[in-house]
Amino acid sequence: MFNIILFGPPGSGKGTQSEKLVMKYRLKHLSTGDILRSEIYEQTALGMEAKKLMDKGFLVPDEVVIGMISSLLDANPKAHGFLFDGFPRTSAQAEALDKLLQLKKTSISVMLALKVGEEELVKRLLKRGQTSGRPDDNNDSVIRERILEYHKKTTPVADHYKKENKAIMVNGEGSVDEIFKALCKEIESRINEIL
Ligand code: B4P
Repeated sequence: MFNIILFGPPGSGKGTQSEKLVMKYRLKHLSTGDILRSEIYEQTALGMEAKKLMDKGFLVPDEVVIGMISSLLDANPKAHGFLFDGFPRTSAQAEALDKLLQLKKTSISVMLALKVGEEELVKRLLKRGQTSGRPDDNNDSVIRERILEYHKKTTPVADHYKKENKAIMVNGEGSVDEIFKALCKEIESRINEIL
């Protein structure tokens, strides 16, 4: 199995690049942000609780997202690889993911981290907010809160995979196609090492 984590701050292009990567490498796309937004859309109890936090730019509790990922791993026994988009976002989530994958006799193959400057992130998210209807993209201070959460809670996740020599930094500024090519180059050098 080839399992990728696409990592980076809010607005770095995780969702955008994931769509292209899962098509090219036929991976199962697991985006915790998309799953939470679909729970909100369906107005489930989990969705309503998550919405209160997401609208303020805060992370949803670890046990909620770990539970969601665990069910989705079980629901896709035939997948030949997963692309984790927006997960793990805390050290506890990273440790839980390692254990879940170990149970399936697999592991993370590579973590690709998109690097984008803060002002570019804010600009992209405010622009998306004009059309997406996402409350967390509409307001400059909520966007900055999301970036702060990322620095406080999510950056340690990169260290977790750096220790295992699995983290690769990729420039996330430039055209979508240029960034996609850079990601594919890194994936292909790793796939060749693993296969
Ligand atoms: P997510 O849904 O994961 O997404 P995101 O942070 O908004 O960013 P993403 O990186 O995917 O967006 P993209 O750049 O593609 O999270 C939303 C919220 O859900 C979190 O704040 C949190 O509350 C909650 N959550 C999710 N997962 C969680 C977890 N594991 N634990 C706890 N809470 C969790 O897109 C941004 C914009 O940039 C788009 O408009 C795109 O078109 C544009 N763009 C992309 N690439 C570009 C480029 N190269 N140049 C210019 N613009 C570009």
